[in-house]
Amino acid sequence: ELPAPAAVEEAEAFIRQYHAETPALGPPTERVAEVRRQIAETGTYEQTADELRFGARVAWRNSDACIGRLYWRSLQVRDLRTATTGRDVMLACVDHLRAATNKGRIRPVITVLPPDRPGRPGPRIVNDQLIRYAGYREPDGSVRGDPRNVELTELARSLGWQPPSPPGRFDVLPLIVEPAGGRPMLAELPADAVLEVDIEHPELDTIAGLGLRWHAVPAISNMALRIGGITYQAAPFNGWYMGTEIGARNFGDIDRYDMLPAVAKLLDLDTSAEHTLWRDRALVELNRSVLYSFRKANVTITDHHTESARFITHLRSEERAGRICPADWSWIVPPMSSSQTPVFHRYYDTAELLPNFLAPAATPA
Ligand code: HEM
Ligand code: NRG
Repeated sequence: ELPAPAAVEEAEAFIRQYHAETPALGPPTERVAEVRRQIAETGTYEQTADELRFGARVAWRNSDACIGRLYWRSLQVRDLRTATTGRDVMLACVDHLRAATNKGRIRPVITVLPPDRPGRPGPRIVNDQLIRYAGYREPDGSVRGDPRNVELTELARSLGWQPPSPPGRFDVLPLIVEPAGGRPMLAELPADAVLEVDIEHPELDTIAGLGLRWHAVPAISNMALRIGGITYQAAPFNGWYMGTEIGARNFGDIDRYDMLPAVAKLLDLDTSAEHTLWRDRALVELNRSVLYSFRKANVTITDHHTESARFITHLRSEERAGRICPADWSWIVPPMSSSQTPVFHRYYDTAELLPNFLAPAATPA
């Protein structure tokens, strides 16, 4: 990435921002000159470990889709820019999961792998999260497992992955990594790196019989980290879950696990008409189950009311710091009981700031 003139400007702006927000560093003049020299000579520059740490934290701070940004300063940044082979990258991801999981006391962590350099791409992680459940297309057109991951599952199989037999609804997919410029390689995650929670209801025993489970750590692995003109294509990061991500979307969405009809049946709800609000009632009990089960297992999770209030606190503290806090209403507002949360009742700045996390380029069909 880089030598485009714009990227040089981006590099300079980043160094200036880092020094402006870190007064103890003094003026940026010398470092800016050094960065410009390196870019002129090599087409790129190497960020210091401190610049990388600051840049990754600010990328989180600038992520307009994220409601969890109050703790952006606490992001633990693992500098793995020396990991070059596919094996190195795999091990870095496994170590990431162990450090992040922390036996259930989840820590926000990012692992930064080598960036793209002129004529030399860095490694890529093909999975959109480090932990994903397989989705198997059945002969009747239905899907066993997570319908979202049917393509990823087929890719894994085409690279030699053997699903467990019989295939289940929560089979953890292998990691697929493209080492710098090389061909994709595949590795199973060790079981002890993947903490999972069995889902049960605080009162209704039959919910456990649905056989639902989910992984403790959401670790997004296909977004690029863009800092000061440098693109780190492989920089998996995680925080902890907000319950609705699992209970409302992953379990509730009709094109995901689509569990509301089964939950309604266990609750003995009248599903003969929408106006009975059986979906809404089932949704609440399913989300209670997710929060209850994670808490019982001592795995960090938050509810959407608490997280919304924290986000409003974050907005205030950013305002006090004299900064814009960009936010995308359609991502920030929780997918259930939205108008019961304070984030629903207002609009947000929509600026796009750097450093940031960039969505993966759409692959042409
Ligand atoms: C999106 C919560 C930590 C960066 C989201 C979403 C939620 C959320 C609810 C929306 C997800 C969706 O609708 O699919 C949280 C919570 C955290 C946390 C509770 C706890 C600490 C982090 C960290 C980073 C981060 C550590 C990066 C360092 C992002 C980004 C998105 C996002 C880039 C957009 C993802 C996308 O485009 O698919 N977050 N987050 N978050 N978060 Fe956070
Ligand atoms: N909804 C997705 C995860 C997206 C990111 N959410 C977070 N991120 N909480 C899902 O797996 O359900 N995080 O870094 O904590």
